[in-house]
Amino acid sequence: MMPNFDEIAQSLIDLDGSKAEALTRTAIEDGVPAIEILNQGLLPGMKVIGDRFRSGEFFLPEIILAGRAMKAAMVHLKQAFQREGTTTRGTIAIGTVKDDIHDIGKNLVIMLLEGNGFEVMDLGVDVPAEQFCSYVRENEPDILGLSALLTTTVQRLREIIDALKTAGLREKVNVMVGGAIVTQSFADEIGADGFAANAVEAVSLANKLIKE
Ligand code: HCB
Repeated sequence: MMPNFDEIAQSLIDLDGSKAEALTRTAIEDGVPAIEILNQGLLPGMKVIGDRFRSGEFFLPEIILAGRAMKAAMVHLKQAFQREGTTTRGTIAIGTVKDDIHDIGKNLVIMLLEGNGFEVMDLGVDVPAEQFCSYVRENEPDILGLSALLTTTVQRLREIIDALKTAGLREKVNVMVGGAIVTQSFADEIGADGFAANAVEAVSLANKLIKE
């Protein structure tokens, strides 16, 4: 059956978590690739929610409900991405920076990386620079992924890279940055090894960094 991506997007816009969850589950059961459900249904829905918040049509309670609805749907995507995953291509630790609790994007990046064969350690949200450094020191992941979504927290990306340098760890790990407001030019400016605008790009970037 032809999946109705607009209906999936609309369920998020309607803040209807159980509908978003049910439509996503049905689409997966019907054999629709998880990546299509994400890119053509869920993410366009999240974009509308962000636009409505910016324009003052939605307030915080709506965003919280939208986040919950998205997470409910993501449970099914996660299982599908994991089924599609096979070998271990490399290790990645990823977290959202201190004072920032946005994790939907980070969790999507994790799902796709896992689905593409990477072993991922989720360091969570609101993670201080010292914690990123000590994880790198003790576990030596191939890549450290950092996520920041707020104008007030994006500078933490620079602070973490500087903290890695101070700790003598910068040469030991590739740093990948992302999050709604991060740009390639900002990533270059702070000396990150790469920037990914979305989860699909994060997978390509991780593959590239591992090869290098
Ligand atoms: Co939040 N919030 N929020 N929020 N929020 C944003 C981010 C704004 C842009 C909304 C707006 O004003 N239009 C805005 C930030 C403005 C700014 O600073 N420039 C904002 C604000 C202001 C706030 C609060 C300050 C609101 C308040 O309290 N007044 C507050 C801050 C809390 C805090 O962190 N300390 C807040 C809170 C919330 C929640 C809790 C209600 C909820 C988060 C729920 C959760 O994550 N568990 C929330 C949400 C849901 C959003 C929006 C609507 C969606 C974010 C999202 O999940 N996008 C967002 C508006 C928007 O961006 N459309 C709004 C979808 C994901 C898939 O995109 O960009 O996160 P993504 O991730 C992509 C991509 O960036 C990349 O891949 C991902 C997957 O494709 N990527 C990486 C991400 N991380 C990566 C790391 C890598 O290494 C590589 C690639």
